Amino acid sequence: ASSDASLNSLTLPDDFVWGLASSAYQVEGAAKAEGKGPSIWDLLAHRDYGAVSDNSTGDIVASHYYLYKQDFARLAKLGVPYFSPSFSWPRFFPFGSGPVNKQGVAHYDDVILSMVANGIKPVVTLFHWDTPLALFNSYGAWTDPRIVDDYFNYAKFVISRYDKYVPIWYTFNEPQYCNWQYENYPAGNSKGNYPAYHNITGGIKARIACSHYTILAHAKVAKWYHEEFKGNGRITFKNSGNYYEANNTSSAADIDAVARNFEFVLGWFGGCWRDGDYSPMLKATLGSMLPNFTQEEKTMIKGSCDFFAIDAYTGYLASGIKGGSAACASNSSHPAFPECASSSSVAADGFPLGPSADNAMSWLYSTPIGIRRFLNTIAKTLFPTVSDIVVSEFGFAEPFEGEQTSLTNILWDLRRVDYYQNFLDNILAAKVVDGVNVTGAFGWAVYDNFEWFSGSSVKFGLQYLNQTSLERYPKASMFQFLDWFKAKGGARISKDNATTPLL
Ligand code: PNW
Repeated sequence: ASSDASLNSLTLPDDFVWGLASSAYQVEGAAKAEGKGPSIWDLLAHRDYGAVSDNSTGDIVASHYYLYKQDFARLAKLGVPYFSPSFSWPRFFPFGSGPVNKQGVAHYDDVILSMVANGIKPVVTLFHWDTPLALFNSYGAWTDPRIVDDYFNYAKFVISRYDKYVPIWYTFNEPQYCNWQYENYPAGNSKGNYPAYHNITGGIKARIACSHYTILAHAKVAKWYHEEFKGNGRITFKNSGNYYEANNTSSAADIDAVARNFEFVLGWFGGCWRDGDYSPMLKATLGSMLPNFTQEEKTMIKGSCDFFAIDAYTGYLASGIKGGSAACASNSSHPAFPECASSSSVAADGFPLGPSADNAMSWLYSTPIGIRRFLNTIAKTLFPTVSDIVVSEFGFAEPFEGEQTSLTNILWDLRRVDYYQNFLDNILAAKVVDGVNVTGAFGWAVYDNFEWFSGSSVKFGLQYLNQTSLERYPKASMFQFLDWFKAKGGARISKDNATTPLL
């Protein structure tokens, strides 16, 4: 419950966009079915035994590829008005470029039509880390300029086909992962970092190149979408970033650490569409390692996001490192990620969720007041030109589910209930009390899924997935999530909204 009783009477407008999210490799299964090509994650999960903590793969997971009709029917019954999946590039184009896979197209045709027939609006991510292996093998995927046109062709194909049903397109899930994956994977890999974009080798150069071509690919698609295709919806990418506060608010080094965290995470990508170029801080730190955009590219990039989407899960206290920015800039081990900070978790509103004891993910603490402050910081300080903000993912993992012996206990996920209650209250307060134009929020995840390096062992779902029977069971948090919107408002699902689907 909110600590401030006056928040209880706040409400959301009818057009507030909300729902649940997932991604192709994390839920679909059917990894080898119906002409799909392999992605870098198929390779990783199958080749590198031990890389995924429980040695699970995306081969089956929730079999959403086969069970989507039931999934959408259930979401419709529950009253979830928007669903945010990703589509699989190697299902459409098994080799990344070249011939289209008709079975993959027929599949996603039916996925879209089923959603629409159920009155659910699709919010589609075009790329959620499942880089076609063929492109990785042929030229290193995101580290090479050729990826821009291959991605452009894929994106054009999908958007042209489904745009009339899709109000929001995300070109990329969390391009920040260009920087966050360790280049020495798999040899001596540091688990917890995702080979999402380029995988494995290349170091600092690869990270910077990946970020560069991802920005260009996004901007090229967005420009085409508005100027040539004249799409009906809105287009942006999903940022990954968490909230930072200075550990000691009177320490200049700590304040600097906060600024650098924001700039090197959100600013790297968001700064580009805000300014049309890399920010002064990035340029000052990375110097000639940073490639230049041409004037034409700058024009294309600037303003290429229709709104700001942020996957925001948690918050931290940042402390400056000894020697400050100068020491960090010369740090050769991670020069592309010089936040110059060490961070620790914060329960800023005093909500006592311990880290490793109560939470499955070391990076994830329940810090609900953080989202209110974060939304204010994004709208008022970091990106003042942004029209509106959608929290495109937030969620909480509980570790004890796997240890629990009864289904009842698994479904009684009271930490997650608390997380969602408090997080949503703070989004509402940011919007209504603080005047931040937040227009949507999506919970991660629709059900337990393949959590990358944690495999099936970490569960973010609002529905429990029985991995043997593949049945889905709503957890307490699902009902709490739905009840919250029932009480506070927001979009409503309606079969009346279901259009007669004709592709
Ligand atoms: C998101 N962090 O990634 C991804 O989009 C999902 O695919 C993933 O399943 C989900 O979060 C849960 O992990 C993130 O360290 C991973 O702050 C890590 C962070 C944020 C987002």
